[in-house]
Amino acid sequence: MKDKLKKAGHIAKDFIKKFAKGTKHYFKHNALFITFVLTAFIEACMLRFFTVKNFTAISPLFSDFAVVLFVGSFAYFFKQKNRYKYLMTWSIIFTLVCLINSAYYSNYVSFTSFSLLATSLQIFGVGDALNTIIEIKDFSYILGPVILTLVHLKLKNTSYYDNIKTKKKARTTFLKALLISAISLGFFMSTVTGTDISRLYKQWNREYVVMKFGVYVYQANDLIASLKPQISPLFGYDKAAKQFREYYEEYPSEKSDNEYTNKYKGKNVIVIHAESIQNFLLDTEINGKPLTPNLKKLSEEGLYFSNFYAQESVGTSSDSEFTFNTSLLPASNGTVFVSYWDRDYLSIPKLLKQQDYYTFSMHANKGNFWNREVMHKQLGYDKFYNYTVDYTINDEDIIGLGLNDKSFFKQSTEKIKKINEEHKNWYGVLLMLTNHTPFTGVEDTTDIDLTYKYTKVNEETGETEEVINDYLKDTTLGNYFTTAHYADEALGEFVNELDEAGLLDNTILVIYGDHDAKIKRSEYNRYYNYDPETDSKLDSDDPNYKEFTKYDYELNRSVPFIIWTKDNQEKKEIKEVMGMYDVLPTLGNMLGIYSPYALGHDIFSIENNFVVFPNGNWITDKMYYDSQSDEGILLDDKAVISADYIDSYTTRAEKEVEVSNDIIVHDLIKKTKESNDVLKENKNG
Ligand code: GP9
Ligand code: MN
Repeated sequence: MKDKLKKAGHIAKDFIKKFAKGTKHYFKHNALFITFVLTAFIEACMLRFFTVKNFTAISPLFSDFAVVLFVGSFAYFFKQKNRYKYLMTWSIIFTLVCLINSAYYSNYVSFTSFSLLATSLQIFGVGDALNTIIEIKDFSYILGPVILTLVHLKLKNTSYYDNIKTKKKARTTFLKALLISAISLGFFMSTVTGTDISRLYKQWNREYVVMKFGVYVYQANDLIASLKPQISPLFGYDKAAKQFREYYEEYPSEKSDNEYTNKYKGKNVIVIHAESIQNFLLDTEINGKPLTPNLKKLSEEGLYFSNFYAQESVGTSSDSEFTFNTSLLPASNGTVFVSYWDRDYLSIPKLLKQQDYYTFSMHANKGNFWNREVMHKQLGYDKFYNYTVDYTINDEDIIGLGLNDKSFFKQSTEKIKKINEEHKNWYGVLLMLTNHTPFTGVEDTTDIDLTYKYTKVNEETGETEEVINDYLKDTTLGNYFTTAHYADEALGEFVNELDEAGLLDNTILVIYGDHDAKIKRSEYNRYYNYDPETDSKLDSDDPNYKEFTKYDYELNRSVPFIIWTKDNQEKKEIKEVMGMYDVLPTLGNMLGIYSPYALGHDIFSIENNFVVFPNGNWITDKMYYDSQSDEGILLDDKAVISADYIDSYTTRAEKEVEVSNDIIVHDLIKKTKESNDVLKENKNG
């Protein structure tokens, strides 16, 4: 017995020795490959650490590991001396994936997409300084290729590269790596559910996909999804058309009949697309003075929808224009204005043209920005007045991307006067521009003082002294306050000019914030927890500290929506939750127009409204639900929420995002109209 134990002990010892030797040998002869795998793997973990914060979750670990191992293993198909080049190429690719996603996430709280390549000129043309896009932490990913280079240089001075493996040996090493990759994949697959697969397929729940599948699978899948717009109109039409029919059978867009029906039929309409204006600005006071007094006044004198959300995606301004006009959601990949401009959409201008309205849009940026020149025609505007051709540009009037709002409004008033003389009824949208990232350029023309002033007793002298802290200086939030104040002044001047020209007498004024200003949560946290005594943020364990949570942030993204008339006849705050896609049904009902394809609702006819965001998150008066992380918060303390409540809205949210995307990709409004016409013709003929 003793002997047997001794023998077993020897065998175990031998095995461990051999294993250690084998491992050492493996490491020695595959140092480059191992460095590549480890650095690319760690980069993926770091990305999740800096973004979605689930860097210890098991499934993305296996997934990331399997991917880098799989990709790296093909290095063994190359000659020893070329392996470095192969691994370096992939190391750079993986690093770029992590770096770009990390920077994108800091700015947009989402992950980037290849579909943005088509729109990248627009995205990077919007005046963001590079230093606001990339942060120091983003450079840490570069360590991957740097370490790989250092290891390569070190190995160059050894016999590593002389030690040429035979083809057979290389193939064995390749197969071993592939086997480990397959085992890792197997572990990963055992954690995957049907919902995960479906979310991967749909790809719009981006955070979730990264949290579950890791960043490399996400990006590879995104590449496929981004190519789909070119290919998918060719496939899946029948399924999309079927789902489209079923959706409208289940949730028909009905004509509403309420106290507002036709209330403003035949009135002229001025719509103001208020760039980056958020609701909280209306209640912000700086040193006791309202930051946006004109907007505040208009909101108090008209119908003010105070719980209103934009539903934009990567197409920002253009997405909001699209949703406002059509009551559809933005595209799941790419943007409608750039990638799907050639489809048929039923829009407010088109519907008003049936009532003989002259419809126009005005904007002081170049006409081709967001492909507006093309898309505005497609949306049914008779004319698009733009910076390139219709406005007089003095150099001193240029701020950011184009003409400043004050000059823009002044020149536009003259044009509207003319339009009013020539047309009985008209509908015009004016897109503002100055309050746009990076929120600079107005410092000399606006009189806002953002310093924090207070008095305190000097402990040494015993005298009272005034303290002035310039605490918002050089912060994006401070800059935003400044340009928002300027935009508000411009708006106030515009309303006065319109009034003086008699243009408000038969007109309704509609104002909407097109989306939030995309300012980082950390800035709000500092602002709302500012301690003037120390001139910095309160300590998080201070009893007065109140974290500005991710939900506070989401809810704070709400933008104003106002319908105002000069007679102030309709003064009311509507607190029910509402989205950009509810505009067509709500405003349309007042103007006597209606779209059978609207996904939104008339807020005056619906009882429990529901708003879905393009990433699948949703909000009701009772709760905000984050379908990225499958959790939410109650907005009404008294509400009792069941699992069914959440499930049914989550399913509905998915259906809305999908049907909207199908309409866009497969041009279903046109196609079904065509098939309806054919049916009608057949019936008649
Ligand atoms: C560009 C302006 C701003 O013309 O509408 O666009 P955004 O960057 O907000 O999408
Ligand atoms: Mn915008």
